[in-house]
Amino acid sequence: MSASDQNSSRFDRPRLVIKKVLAKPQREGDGAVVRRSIGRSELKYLDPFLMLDEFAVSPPAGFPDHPHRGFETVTYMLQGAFTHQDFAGHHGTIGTGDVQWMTAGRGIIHSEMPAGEGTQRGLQLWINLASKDKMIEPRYQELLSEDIARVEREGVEVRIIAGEAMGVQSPVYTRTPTMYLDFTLKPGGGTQLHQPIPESWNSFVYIIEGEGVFGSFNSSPIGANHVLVLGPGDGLSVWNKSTKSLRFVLIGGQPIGEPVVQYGPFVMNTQAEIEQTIEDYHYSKNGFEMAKYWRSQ
Ligand code: FJE
Ligand code: FE
Repeated sequence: MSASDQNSSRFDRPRLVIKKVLAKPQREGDGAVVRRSIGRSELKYLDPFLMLDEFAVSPPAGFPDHPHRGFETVTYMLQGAFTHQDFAGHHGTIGTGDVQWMTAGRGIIHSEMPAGEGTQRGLQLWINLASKDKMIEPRYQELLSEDIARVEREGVEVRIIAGEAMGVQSPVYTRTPTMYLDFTLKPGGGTQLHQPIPESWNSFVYIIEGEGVFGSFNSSPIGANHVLVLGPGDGLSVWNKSTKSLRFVLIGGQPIGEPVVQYGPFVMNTQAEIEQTIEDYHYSKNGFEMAKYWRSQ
């Protein structure tokens, strides 16, 4: 490989970082702390992504009984375990490296609470649904850590939660077409990565640990807890020039291109649909039937 190959992107139109925001800790739920990247005021919506929180929660804090309608939540554990219970009797615990991909559709009420002592850490992503899918039946896809494909090549390790990387495809069904990749780039020797991203998709990076050079070889390194919005192009190049390993998630999705009206955990297209949702929730109807007497244990 020539020096110029090493120093430049492999793409005709490499995606560059067009916005960088630090996700500072804030309180959410019941005493929980989250670093919100997408969904904060500087970055309200990156179609189809509504929110990305990195959460760090120790008991008794957590996210007690609350509803959702109109989108999907994807919970990816980084360290520790979380238990969820919903009003339809669904119950489970996910541990380090596991993923719960929940399609709320017309309605879910659930609790999400830490399952162990000490700090339980993870990421929760909210993906919008197109109007035609907002009122579908709720469903879950659960992926255990051991079932998530992991590929390692030339100092780069990737866990493929959704979409495709290094020739391997995730089994997760994404109603809104989505890629969700967890990369670790080893230190020393200038490890590099060149990941294609569909041209029409929006995409971003959230840095979990270490620091990396994103988009173009000569740009400044960026460190943990930053969210990087990527501009248009056909792929992302990343270099780890540091002495520590670099871990980040790369998330991309096909924009829905519809109006978004959000009221907390309800995400619809119009104000009238939000008012209908508040009524449905209040009177336990149109998907919230099971809410009437349910409380988490
Ligand atoms: C929510 C406040 C909330 N980020 N990260 C308001 F905290 C929540 C909520 C979460 C959440 C849950 C987990 Cl497990 C991880 C999160 C926010 O539950 F839905 C609203 N509306
Ligand atoms: Fe929730």
